Amino acid sequence: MHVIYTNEHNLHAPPLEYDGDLNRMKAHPERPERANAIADALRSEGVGTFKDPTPIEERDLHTVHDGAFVSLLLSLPDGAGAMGPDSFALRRLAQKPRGPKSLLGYYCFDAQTPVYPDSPHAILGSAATACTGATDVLAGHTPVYALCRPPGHHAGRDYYGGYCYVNNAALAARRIEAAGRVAVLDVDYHHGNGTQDVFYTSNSVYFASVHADPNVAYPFFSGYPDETGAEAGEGCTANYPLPLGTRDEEYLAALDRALSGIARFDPAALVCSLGTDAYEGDPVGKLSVSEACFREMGRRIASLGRPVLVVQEGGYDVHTIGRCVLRFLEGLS
Ligand code: OKP
Ligand code: ZN
Repeated sequence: MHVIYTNEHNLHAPPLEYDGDLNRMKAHPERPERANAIADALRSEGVGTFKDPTPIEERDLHTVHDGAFVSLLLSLPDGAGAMGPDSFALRRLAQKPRGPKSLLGYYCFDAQTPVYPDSPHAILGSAATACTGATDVLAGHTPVYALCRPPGHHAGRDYYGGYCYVNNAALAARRIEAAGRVAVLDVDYHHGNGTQDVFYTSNSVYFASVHADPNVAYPFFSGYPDETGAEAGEGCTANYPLPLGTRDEEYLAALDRALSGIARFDPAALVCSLGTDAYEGDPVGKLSVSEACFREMGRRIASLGRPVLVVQEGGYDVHTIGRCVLRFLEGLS
């Protein structure tokens, strides 16, 4: 199994997070230790052949993203330090402003996704990791594991947020689309709103997501069952929200429903957005999925019998994230 990985992600290390508590910033959960823990776990178990991604350039992001959006993200002014907006556009009212900070507020949808001077290296490295994984799947390798960091599934064509800057899984799906229909299955704890949005009107990419009920879980404004796609893509989006506290059996029942939808769509290949934040011990997620369940998820996904690219999304318990990924890849292989 190819494991695509670059340590460039270490260059992006947001120290603190604002989560609505105006009196106190907290340690940011999306930290370098996450990916380092996964890489260490795979290496120490001798799982996979590690391979560096082939570098990509800004223009390679245009298959999914708006040009002005990525150019802002990747080239904030020198010496600006950590950057985030202090004002967010409601785009039905908004004109696009000129200053970099105000422009960030045009493209960003939350307060938890800061851009640091070295973040662009990590963002491009993460996207390249997913793209190289896609190329390997096209070349006949399966499964392939893209150890991406930062994650991507909350980023849309022209917006970022949720610790995500560009959409790694969507970039990979676009690349694999050259070989035919693609399904994206998102099993991160959080709804993959960005990926859904990118493919919402497409009938060549199916999107299915199993996640915590957005009434009570981030990203709050999407991931409901009545979101089923639009125009040519009507019927090509499927959401399976779960109550907080959901355990293995109910989780797997929802996964089975998602997998039957994918089987009916009959894709040439599958991209799986894997977050381990549904794990019972995760500090961000509030579902109750066991370590063993990750192996069973991998098994059931493998039984579709399609080539699979796994793209890493969330998962915040640095002590168990490696084991959860190992179990999942075990089940898949
Ligand atoms: C990104 B991915 C915790 C607040 C959480 C943002 C969650 C982004 C998750 N202090 N808010 O889907 O794992
Ligand atoms: Zn998540």
